Amino acid sequence: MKNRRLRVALIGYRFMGKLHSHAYQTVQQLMRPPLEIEMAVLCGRDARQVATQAAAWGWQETSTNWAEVVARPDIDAVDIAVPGNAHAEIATMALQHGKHVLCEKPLANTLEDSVRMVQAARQAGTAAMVGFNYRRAPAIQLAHQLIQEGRLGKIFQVRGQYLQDWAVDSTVPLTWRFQQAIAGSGSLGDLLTHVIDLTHYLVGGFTHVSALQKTFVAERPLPGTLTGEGLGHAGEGTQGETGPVSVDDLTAVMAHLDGDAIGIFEATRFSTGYKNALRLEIHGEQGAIRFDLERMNELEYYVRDSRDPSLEGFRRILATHPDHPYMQYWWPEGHIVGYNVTFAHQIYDWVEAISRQRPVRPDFLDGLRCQEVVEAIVGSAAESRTTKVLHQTF
Ligand code: SOE
Repeated sequence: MKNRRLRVALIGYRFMGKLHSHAYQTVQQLMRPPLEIEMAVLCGRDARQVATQAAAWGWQETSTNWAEVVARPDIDAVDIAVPGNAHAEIATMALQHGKHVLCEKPLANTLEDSVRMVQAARQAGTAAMVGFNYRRAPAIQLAHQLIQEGRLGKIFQVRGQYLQDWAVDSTVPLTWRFQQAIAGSGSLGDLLTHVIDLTHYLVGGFTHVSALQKTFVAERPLPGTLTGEGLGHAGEGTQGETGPVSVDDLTAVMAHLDGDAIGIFEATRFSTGYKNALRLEIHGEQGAIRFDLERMNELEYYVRDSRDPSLEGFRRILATHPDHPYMQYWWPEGHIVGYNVTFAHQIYDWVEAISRQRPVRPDFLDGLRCQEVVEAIVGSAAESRTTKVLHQTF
């Protein structure tokens, strides 16, 4: 980090690579970060595509060799936006070279890899963050404030869902998202981990889980190309043959949470009608909150008021007031923001932590805590029994 500049290398250029690239531009242009961000290197396997995207998104250089990139002395920070099977190797090597690291969620596909990554982050002492971007939606930050202020009182229940429907079509090809060796799991790792992380952030840890998992479509056509985003979009033609799906299409969980609360959770890509509905409801003795990502500027807040129960009801707060978290960077009140800003906020906070040499959350240990819950869920579903969540100690 020379002259208050942060030279970043981004590994991966598809859906998440595009979002992260957009976020670097946004942070630099609109948020006045404490370090000047230089979009130094974009790295990926396909030289031609990396070059095209780097030119479009404003990266200075390209590379097809991540190991070389993370070892370069002129690179300060490494951003990992590739599927989970590659996270541990890239992140640990980047940390060994003293880089700051931002790693997409879930932290890794296995507990062992997650532990390795936490250890490497501790040894490096740099800012190692995991990309649970929804923590940084303004309405979620507002929910966090309300809960911290004790406004919900003792919390009884958390209801969390992450519902999509793009995989219902059985002709959607067998992209990496359906392959356990690459993605680690399906709706569990891709979607439910966001809900688990938000529960950790807003309410607390998981102690026991009772889960079931289901794969509705067992075979899918093999993809014709390696391009596309894995979500069954254009560019993902098929070859005619099929292959086995090795991940869950739905995961449902009942959980005991810290503080005597109960959680009920589900994630699936088969909820016809829902496109990207991360819905969270938290009920306490004094009140409740409701959040729905498809209406992400709103937080619904219910106050139990025994003085006048006839006027009780959820109120809809538009989380766009300049006093609401992050809103000072955006538009006049009521001029709503979108999915992409959660990534900009995440990058801003990472850069700020690097600049001020402060800890950043969610860090790799938060990523590991999430993975511990994932492990317990998989074990519970496989054995059809309630399973204790085991915590790693260091
Ligand atoms: C999958 O459909 C996906 O893109 C996830 O991978 C992201 O983490 C989530 O934010 C949106 O949905």
